[in-house]
Amino acid sequence: MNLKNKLNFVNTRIGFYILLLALFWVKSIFAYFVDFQGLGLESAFQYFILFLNPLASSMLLFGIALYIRGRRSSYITMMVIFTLLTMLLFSNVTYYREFSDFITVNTMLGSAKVASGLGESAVRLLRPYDLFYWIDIIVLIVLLAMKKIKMVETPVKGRFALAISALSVMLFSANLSLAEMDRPELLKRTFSHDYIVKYLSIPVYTIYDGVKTYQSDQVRAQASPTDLNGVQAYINEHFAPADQKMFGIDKRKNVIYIHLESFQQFLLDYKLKDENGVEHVVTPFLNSIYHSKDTVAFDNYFHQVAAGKTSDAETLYENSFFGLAQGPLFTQLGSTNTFQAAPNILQQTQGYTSAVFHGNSGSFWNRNETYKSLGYNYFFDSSYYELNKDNSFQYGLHDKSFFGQSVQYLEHLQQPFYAKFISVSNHYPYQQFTNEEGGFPLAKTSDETINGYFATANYLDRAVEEFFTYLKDSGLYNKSVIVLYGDHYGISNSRNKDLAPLLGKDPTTWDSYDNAMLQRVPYMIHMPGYGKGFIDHTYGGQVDALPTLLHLLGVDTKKYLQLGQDLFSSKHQEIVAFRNGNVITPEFTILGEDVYDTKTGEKITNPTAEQQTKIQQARAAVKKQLAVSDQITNGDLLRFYNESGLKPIHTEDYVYQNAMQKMNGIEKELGDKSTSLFTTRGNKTSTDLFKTETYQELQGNEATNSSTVESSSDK
Ligand code: GP9
Ligand code: MN
Repeated sequence: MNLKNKLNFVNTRIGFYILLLALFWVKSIFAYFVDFQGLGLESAFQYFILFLNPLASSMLLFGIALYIRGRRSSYITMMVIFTLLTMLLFSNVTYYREFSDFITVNTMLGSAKVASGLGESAVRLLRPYDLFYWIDIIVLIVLLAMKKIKMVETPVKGRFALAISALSVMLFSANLSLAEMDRPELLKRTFSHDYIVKYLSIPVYTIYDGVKTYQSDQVRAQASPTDLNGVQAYINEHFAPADQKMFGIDKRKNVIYIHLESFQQFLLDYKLKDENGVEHVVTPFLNSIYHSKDTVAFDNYFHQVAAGKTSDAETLYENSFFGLAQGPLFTQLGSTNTFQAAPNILQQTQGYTSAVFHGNSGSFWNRNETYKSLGYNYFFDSSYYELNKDNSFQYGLHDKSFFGQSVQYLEHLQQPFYAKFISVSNHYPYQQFTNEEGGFPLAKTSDETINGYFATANYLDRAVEEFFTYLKDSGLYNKSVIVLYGDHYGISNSRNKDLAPLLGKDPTTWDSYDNAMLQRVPYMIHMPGYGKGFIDHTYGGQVDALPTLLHLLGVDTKKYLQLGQDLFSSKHQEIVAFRNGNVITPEFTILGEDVYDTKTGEKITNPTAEQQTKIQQARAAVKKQLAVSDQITNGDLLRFYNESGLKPIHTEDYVYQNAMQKMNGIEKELGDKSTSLFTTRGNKTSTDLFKTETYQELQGNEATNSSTVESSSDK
């Protein structure tokens, strides 16, 4: 085809439409690979979906212009849509360069906030090659003006326009099904903006985000300050005052949260038999913490998360209310709602500095935004760590490197600090990594996922041990209370029958009761020097953690809107809610219509009148707790609540870039008064105290073996 023929083709409306489609496709693909390098493509299938997705959405949008019969108006509409989509793409490109995230509709609406977030000059975010995103529009306008491309009179037939729209819808449905095949529940769980873009394109992400924003704005708009009355009445009545023996025993101690990814209670004290019948203790170090005299551990403690998984656990620990019934609170409300969360309470009442450490991309679960609303001063996401293909996987940096690389930041935090370390290696698909880190036997079931679970848990155990050794050697240990928790199940209910034999259970009689029992996760409060530790059999859940911790730190929780109850309180009621409304008490396990005896696992088919009353009461208590939680979160009621005395958070004041510079600045400014570990060690780093093969290899240090042996033998 010579140039003239080509131009002839473009000189039809449909030809011009295809040209715009092709141009937008090229720009999108260019952006995916050049600017959004963080999209993390993992398979040929994902590449395929990525190449497909810009077509599906833009075909439909450009197609609108095909219905317009008028010559100029049809062409102008096409060009306007093309320009708008380019603007959308390009603003995401520049935004991504600064925030490693995509723009939300809320951000667009509050553009003043964006401008302040972008700092003094957005110009520095521009690159010379950005011209590429715009040059085609300029060329097209010139060609149209010079009539090199003709705006033709002949409209596209209505039927044909309709056919194109139908084809676009089909293509989009195909795109969506392929995406859901690769990442089930993509739209329901909205893991991160990266995922939606990677699977469905920027325009679809924006539309999706817009719909979600609209929906939550509706509920929010209908809420009013009077809704607080019912909430406060519930909280007053349900409030469990602290046990005076425990109140304030950890006052002004650092809080170190260690998030044990996908870690279930049954792993503690578990021994895995290998093929020769030799038993291997899975988590020797965590077991030693579990049984330590300095630890109070809870063994009837349940996770209460739903679709938001890790982020729902975080919601519970930081706020003492639940995640949402549908979808993750972090992504849906995290950027916009008002919170009165732990970092904020501790900062404003006790002068704590707060930080999260996590070796995954900051936008996962919308953490980079939500942490601001929670009041976290610092967020060390993957951009603060060195990741390579040997020390990381799809969920980020492996735990040993993670802890090892974290201490260079930790040592600069002002004390007391409230710091959360989110591990990831013990995450589905539980794959053994390098030889040096692996080495633990695999279980021998027909399910690969179960088989690897023990080995990755063992790796996590060794990583936590290395971190503890560092804490001891650096002196932080004695100034801290260390809280270790499992966020949720690691082996899903659908796999539990295969797990049953490893737990000494019969898979043929395995039922919903057994599944419910496996939702226990560790909750261990390790208080160096405490000496009176024990394993507490109280029934409780993640919603109870925050009041428990705050009371240990000597913070009165009466005036905060928290839905849990201090686990040490004599008023603590042992009624545990699952997010779906199911209930566990020491007596009854209530799963939908079915009720089981919690002690024996027997199904209760003919409850006595007395049992019936108790069951009804427990059901009602859980229903009420969840309903109040939904009222607070969906109605964004904390924005009306000022009786806590907390000053509201301005999220635009929180910037997570250049943390090191900020921390150094604070150390300098405070001089002798600085309480960071770095300052108290006489401006000497403590990073050399962290002993691990992986980290020192990373540092190019060969002499590692002896120190590793030393650090693990002193336990
Ligand atoms: C991701 C990690 C895992 O950053 O926290 O989240 P999960 O899939 O367990 O919810
Ligand atoms: Mn998790």
